[in-house]
Amino acid sequence: MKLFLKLLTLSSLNFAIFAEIYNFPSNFVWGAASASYQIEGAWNVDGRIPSIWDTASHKNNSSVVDGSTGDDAAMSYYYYEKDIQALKDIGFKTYRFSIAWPRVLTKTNQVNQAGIDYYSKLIDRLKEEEIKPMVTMYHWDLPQYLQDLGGWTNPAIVKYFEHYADTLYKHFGDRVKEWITFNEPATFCDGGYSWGWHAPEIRTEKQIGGYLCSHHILLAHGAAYHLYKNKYFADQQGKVGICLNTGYSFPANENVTDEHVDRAMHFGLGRYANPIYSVDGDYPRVMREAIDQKSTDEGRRWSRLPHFTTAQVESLHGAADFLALNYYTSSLIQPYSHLGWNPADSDSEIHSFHDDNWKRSSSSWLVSVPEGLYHLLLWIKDNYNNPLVYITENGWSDLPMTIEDDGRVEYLREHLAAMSRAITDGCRVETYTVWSLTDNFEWMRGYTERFGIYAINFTDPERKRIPKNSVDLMKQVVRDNFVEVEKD
Ligand code: PNW
Repeated sequence: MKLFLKLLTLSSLNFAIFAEIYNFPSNFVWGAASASYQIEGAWNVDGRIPSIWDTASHKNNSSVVDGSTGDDAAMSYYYYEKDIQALKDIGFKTYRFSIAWPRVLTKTNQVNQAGIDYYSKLIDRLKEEEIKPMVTMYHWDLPQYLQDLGGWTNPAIVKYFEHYADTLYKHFGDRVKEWITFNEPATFCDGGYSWGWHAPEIRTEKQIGGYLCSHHILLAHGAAYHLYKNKYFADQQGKVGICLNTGYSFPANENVTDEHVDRAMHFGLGRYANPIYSVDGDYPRVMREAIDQKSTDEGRRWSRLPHFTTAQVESLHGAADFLALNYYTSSLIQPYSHLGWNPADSDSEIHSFHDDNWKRSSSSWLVSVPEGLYHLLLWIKDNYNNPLVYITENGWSDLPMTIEDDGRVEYLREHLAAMSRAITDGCRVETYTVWSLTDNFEWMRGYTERFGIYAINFTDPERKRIPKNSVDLMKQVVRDNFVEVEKD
């Protein structure tokens, strides 16, 4: 026992000597994030109608690797008190969750009172515990009947979304002051409508579906933003933003120029951010010109990248009070021309890949590149006139029931340090919500990859939330408002 204590003091002494400390502003807000389909379960309860993820996960030979579904998931529809307790135990002051469109509106666009009641209760309880609700309106669970009309490729969806947003402002806007219209269109537009990796699993030639989707997402975001400003802001005084995800693009070698880096960033982040946050508005010029030209070369009389009208450009321009940013990972990039590849394969003509030295998680796409977060935040500051940024997702995956989640602890320490450095260098980051509060349904990876800072055993009927080591880290960070990173 004594020896053990001694070792402990020794090692904490070492730590004090060989650790660097990164501070955060005193008003910085810490929290955790989740999404309705990934945690709620109760998929056919109290009038909830089917979503595209019910369809994708229920079909024979579904693409979900372990054949699982979100039918029950973390059962947060029943156990939301456990989520609130988990947030409280850490001292988190904000909770980013999403509202399920299929729970609050019926097929005929009537309000489903039971759905409203559920979120109302959740919001009230959070507020009682002094945890700010930050609500994502759309985290991928589109009502299936809307997909049957073409989903995000049908221009009519813009009006449907506006009506849905109106319903949310009306019922919850007295208590919710931070609204995120969409989560990661870069993931679900091309994933869902270009490559078929995500629900509704549609594949289209040359990203035609994905470009239509992102176009309508932007218009729907603009409609929801202006609806809030015109109809609700005077009373409710909240903020509306959109959640975008990207990594940073690092030059793979000395032949890759800054121009290549910018091109990669504009085709990735700029496709969504430029129309809203840039100085000029509209799609990034490099993207506009490249895709118009390619479309002509392909013999089309229209561009695969739709055009905004002048009025639409103006209405989208500046249509956000903050940028919600999800950051997980980054890439090395190299132009196709250096590789002698066929430019027809991708509109950006930029190849991206991982450095073999980057630490790998349990998800094939996720490697640890904390420097990427730092550079990304500075790129955003320089290109979009230093917007207010909330980091709304950042996290690490491991295997089920990894309670000693040292990989996650290290990842979080290094990313929080990178965020602190960016703030020191002038970036306006004011909130951080870790992905994710609990283990949950990780889309096509089912329950095989785990992102929670609380573990869940999905065969436990009680779905106990079991703190991993990263919970201790977050407690310390919330308490002290600094993070320590070991130096080697
Ligand atoms: C995000 N990528 O998705 C989502 O917002 C969450 O719902 C999800 O659980 C979480 O990150 C972890 O995957 C992403 O390939 C999916 O770069 C894929 C990528 C990034 C984010």
